[in-house]
Amino acid sequence: MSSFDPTKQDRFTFGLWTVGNPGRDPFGPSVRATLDPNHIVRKLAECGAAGVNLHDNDLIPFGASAAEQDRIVSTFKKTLADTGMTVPMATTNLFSHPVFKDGAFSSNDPKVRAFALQKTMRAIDLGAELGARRYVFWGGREGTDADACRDPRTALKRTRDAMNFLCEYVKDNDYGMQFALEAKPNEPRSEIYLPTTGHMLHFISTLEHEEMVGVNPEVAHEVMAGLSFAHSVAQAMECDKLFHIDLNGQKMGRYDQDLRFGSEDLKGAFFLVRLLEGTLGGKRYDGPLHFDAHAYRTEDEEGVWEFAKGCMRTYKILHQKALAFDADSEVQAIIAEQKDAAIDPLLGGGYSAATAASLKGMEIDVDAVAQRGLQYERLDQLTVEHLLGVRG
Ligand code: GLT
Ligand code: MN
Ligand code: MN
Repeated sequence: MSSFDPTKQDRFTFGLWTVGNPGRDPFGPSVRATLDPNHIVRKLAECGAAGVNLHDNDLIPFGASAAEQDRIVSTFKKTLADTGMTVPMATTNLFSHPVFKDGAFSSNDPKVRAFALQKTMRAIDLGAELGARRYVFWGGREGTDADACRDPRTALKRTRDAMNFLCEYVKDNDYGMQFALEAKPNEPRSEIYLPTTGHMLHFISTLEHEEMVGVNPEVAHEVMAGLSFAHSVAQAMECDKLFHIDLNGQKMGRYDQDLRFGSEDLKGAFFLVRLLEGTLGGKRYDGPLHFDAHAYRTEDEEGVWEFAKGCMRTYKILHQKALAFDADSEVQAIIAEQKDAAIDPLLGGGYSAATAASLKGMEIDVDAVAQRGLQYERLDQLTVEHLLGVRG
């Protein structure tokens, strides 16, 4: 067994909807059979994953009776127990049914908003029953095609009201869950409200129970917005708001591709793993590592499990590369923090009138500082050589 084979300690998870994706797209129907959730759990366990995540309707068909739900849930729980798999995260499908065609929490129709709350409370109950500690909100239809349809401030207020209500619901039921909000700039709507992780972070600061709410950034969604995923994740980590993460691959300027992790922008994936694993210092992310991706439409079921193994293997390989990179003395020498005994005490220690006076009066040879080369060409070449396997 190579050291890149995943184990449960690696905390890798997949959604039922990810490996279960049958390859349907706007231009053609399914190319693979729909997989039974119990089969998915058994196969993921064999592949080395630790857990599986789900929307309410990935497991329970829309409109199922209470008796049918009980039967499905008890079989599923048995499969989880037999395989040692967990359900670390659950979520609600608030985007497939036509009732959500103009959004769920932000809809102009109070009946839709009420139904969205009802469906989410029931799905939270299901998540709690399966042991989920994190609950994701992806507002896929919370946006516009015809922008005249509502004041965007009203959409934000309605979304805030829903989040505040659902936080209270979780507290009232002692579920001990955290919420993780997932941003996306567009698709399936022309515009989606709260389009990036940065927007989400500010929105969270306006909630009544902001301590319960963090973000679930997804590689593809930040790249679609033209942003550095690692920088978005870093901002979330720096304020202790990275509650979950959706790993995948994406080319910029395309539809939401949800490709196998690391299949695009290897350097970006490398810097992400380096950040999450804390190989450059600082706190590590210790939550679930969820792959929100799916196999190419060209694949049969065997290709799906190859895809799943590929996501996990690439993460582990990049982790090893990041350890080697940060242990490389040439890299360390280039990025070593510069020390200046005269200046350091004046920086980062906050304001005082004396500090302000010292800084204002300080003689700094700006030309000498400006002329110094920073060796970042060498640093980036070292990054490339580590990734290409000729160093480390
Ligand atoms: C949907 C979406 C994902 C979200 C899932 C959670 S569903 O597949 O494309 O990015 O994370 O609702
Ligand atoms: Mn996602
Ligand atoms: Mn996506």
